[in-house]
Amino acid sequence: MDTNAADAIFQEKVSFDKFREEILKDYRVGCESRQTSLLGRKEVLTGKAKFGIFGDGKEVAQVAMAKFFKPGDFRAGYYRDQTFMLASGLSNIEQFFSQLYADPDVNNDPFSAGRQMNSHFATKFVDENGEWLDLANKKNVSSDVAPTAGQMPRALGLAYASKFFRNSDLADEFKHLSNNGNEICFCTIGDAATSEGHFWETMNAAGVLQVPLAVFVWDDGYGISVPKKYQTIKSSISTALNGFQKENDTNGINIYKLKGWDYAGMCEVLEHAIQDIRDTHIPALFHIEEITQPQGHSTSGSHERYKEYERLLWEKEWDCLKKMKEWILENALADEDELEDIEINAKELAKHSRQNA
Ligand SMILES: Cc1ncc(C[n+]2csc(CCOP(=O)(O)OP(=O)(O)O)c2C)c(N)n1
Ligand SMILES: [Mg+2]
Repeated sequence: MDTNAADAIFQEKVSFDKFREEILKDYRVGCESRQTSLLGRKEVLTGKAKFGIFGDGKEVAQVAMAKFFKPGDFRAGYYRDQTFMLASGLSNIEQFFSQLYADPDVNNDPFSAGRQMNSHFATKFVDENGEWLDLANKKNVSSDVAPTAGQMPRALGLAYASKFFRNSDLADEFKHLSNNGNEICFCTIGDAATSEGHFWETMNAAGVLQVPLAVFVWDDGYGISVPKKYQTIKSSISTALNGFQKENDTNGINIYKLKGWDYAGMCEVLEHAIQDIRDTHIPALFHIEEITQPQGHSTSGSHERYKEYERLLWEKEWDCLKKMKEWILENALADEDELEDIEINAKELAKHSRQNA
């Protein structure tokens, strides 16, 4: 074999190993997040924290989303995004539990020093003296708010700022805030909250203004106990938004429908779609369907009381981590033993982090 051919085989092996590693890392983060949710609910129901709301069922969609969230980008989201925070390196599990326990030390709960409801995240924008940090080189999270859809107008504002910064005469002066408008605001919202005025006003304004906004709808089919047939016209927010679709000679938004258990499918579409938003400032809506909530809405209720037996069975079968595991095995990216090790370690890490918190 000549050296060039050997080199090519070596390069191919390196890129395959990297690809495999990346996937197993995503699976690991998903498992760690799930264990955090399972333990978190127990902590509340045994009286160690007042209230808990978790991101179980949304893990795979969020590890996929986090892959394309770059320094300089912003998130304006809601309380389901713990996996995104873990995958982006913006939270660890110990900090998550510290917030659940309302720890008032900002070194333990860096999001709110015990003042916000759990799963309400934030990163610092200014230093002790009120001076802007170098936001263009940091991953940024605007503080989550309790009123559902309250994140929407802010998401629009953050995306609109990037439009101003792009090609502005002041770009040099503000290069700590924007990389010439190349950043994106990633916005998340639940299916039920898309019924609110803030959602519709934001989508309309984004489509008119053409701003770099990526809206992810985590569609788990419910707003607490209310199924979407009572909440969303035609039971589908992407269908409802059909008229917003951008055409060649119009403004508007791009609309994508994805499945929350389909790791490969989401990564493939998001890679191009997110780059497109960065380059063109055409906003997009990602309707992530077939998402589950294995533990129901929050620690205040039991979903077994209002979900049909068939729905509960379906949620077990279509659990995103189960589907991701099947996909890894089918594609021979790892064997059962290796995945089991990841699962056991995830459980240990969650327990250890809870204990430390
Ligand atoms: C303005 C407002 N109305 C009602 C509530 C109470 N509330 C909290 S979460 C929720 C349901 C949200 O469902 P969805 O948007 O589908 O998100 P999910 O929890 O299913 O991810 C409601 C009604 C609230 N927080 N804010
Ligand atoms: Mg919902």
